[in-house]
Amino acid sequence: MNIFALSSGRGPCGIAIIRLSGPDTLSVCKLISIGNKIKENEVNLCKFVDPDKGVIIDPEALLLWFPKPNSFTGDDLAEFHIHGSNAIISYFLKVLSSQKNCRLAEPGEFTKLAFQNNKIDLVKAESIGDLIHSETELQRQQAVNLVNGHASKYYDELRSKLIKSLSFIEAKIDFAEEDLPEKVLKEAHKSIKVVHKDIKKIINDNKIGEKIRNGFRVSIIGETNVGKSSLLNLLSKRDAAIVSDEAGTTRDVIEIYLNIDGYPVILADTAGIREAKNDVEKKGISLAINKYKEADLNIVVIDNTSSKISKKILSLINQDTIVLLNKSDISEKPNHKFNNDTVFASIKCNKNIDQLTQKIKDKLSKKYSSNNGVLITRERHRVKLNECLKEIDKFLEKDQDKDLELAAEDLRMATRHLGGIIGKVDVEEILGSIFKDFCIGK
Ligand SMILES: Nc1nc2c(ncn2[C@@H]2O[C@H](COP(=O)(O)OP(=O)(O)OP(=O)(O)O)[C@@H](O)[C@H]2O)c(=O)[nH]1
Ligand SMILES: [Mg+2]
Repeated sequence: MNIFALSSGRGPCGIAIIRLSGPDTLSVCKLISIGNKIKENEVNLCKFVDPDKGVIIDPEALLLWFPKPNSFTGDDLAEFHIHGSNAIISYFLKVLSSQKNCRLAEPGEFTKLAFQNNKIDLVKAESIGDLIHSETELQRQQAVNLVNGHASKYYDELRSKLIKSLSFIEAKIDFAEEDLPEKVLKEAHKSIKVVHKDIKKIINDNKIGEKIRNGFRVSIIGETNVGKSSLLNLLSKRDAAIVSDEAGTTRDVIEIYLNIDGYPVILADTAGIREAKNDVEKKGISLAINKYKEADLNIVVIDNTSSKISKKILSLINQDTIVLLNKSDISEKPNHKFNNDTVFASIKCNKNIDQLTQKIKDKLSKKYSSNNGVLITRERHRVKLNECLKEIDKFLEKDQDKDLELAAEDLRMATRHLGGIIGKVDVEEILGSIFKDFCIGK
């Protein structure tokens, strides 16, 4: 079967790119194009036609032909660079769909093929998706690192270390009569412990990789009427929340997605905190407190014109908060002082709000700076790493003199979990490693 899809965005645009991959790619290319002989791995200028009607679809277009295995999917693959009008794109796709054994690709199917043909590993396949969906600079940088195979290489190295240790242990089990020096097993143990420590370090990362991918959670919290919804609207540059001088306007949590200088942020506006007047407001306040607890960073908004701040609000201020002392347009001097980060601003007049965004960025980057090169970007990876750790723990707890076979099984499972991250699970590899490191057939 051959698959095809529009790989660029929908028209109208200057150029649209359609991809076709599968065993009949070249014959389809010959059928629908008029031009010189199609050269591989080169850009071919041609006309595209509807072979049934002899109608020209695009009079001036480009064809790129990549024979397998040196293509993105690992199968024969062609790219058609055509003029990006909706009419040309639709006609082109219709012509491809009427060719024998050609069908529209499913989402991600080209990348799936690349994985199945061993062109890329699972982490890279996932990160290609991340790269396409990256919206902020930080997300782009993270996805580029992953696409470049930084994390895959690291996971693979850890896995190789475990496999090597396992091969020594297997040798001890299978070839007990062989004179395996005690030192070798000790070294294997030491190496396993190092892997354990390295994985722990990756896991204890404050979830920064996932946060960069999904967005940092920042909540706006405070008493009623202090300007929380006004702040959400100002930062999102639209009227996402209702603003009014009536106290208790916001009841639900309103969330928006923001790009603060490269930092992906999910900003939440919440109900004002006070003695609730009814059940609905009570629920709203409880949601607000939950958002506060979940957040990576909280902005506590305080009305500088009010003389008293409630005890509840004061109790929410800590090193993970920024205090926004609002309405500086009414009273020119701050009426309250705090030990923690404070910005004296006017949301209404957009005064000193740039100081606030700078502080948000600074605090996030300080709290979530990673000193480890490898970041976990998905829960799937975290689960696998945790499972791997559990198995290594089980291995280390066993009496190696009595239960070596059972211990080896724990280690086998541990390597399998690590392999699962990049999509490698292979028993043969363990055998291969044994024969590589020992001259057993001597
Ligand atoms: N003078 C002045 N008024 C402001 C400022 N920021 C907000 N306001 C006004 O304060 C009132 C309340 O603003 P909101 O943004 O609705 O306040 P809130 O904190 O979301 O209020 P609740 O949803 O009721 O908890 C509105 O009339 C705003 O126009 C400011 O910087 N200066
Ligand atoms: Mg509000």
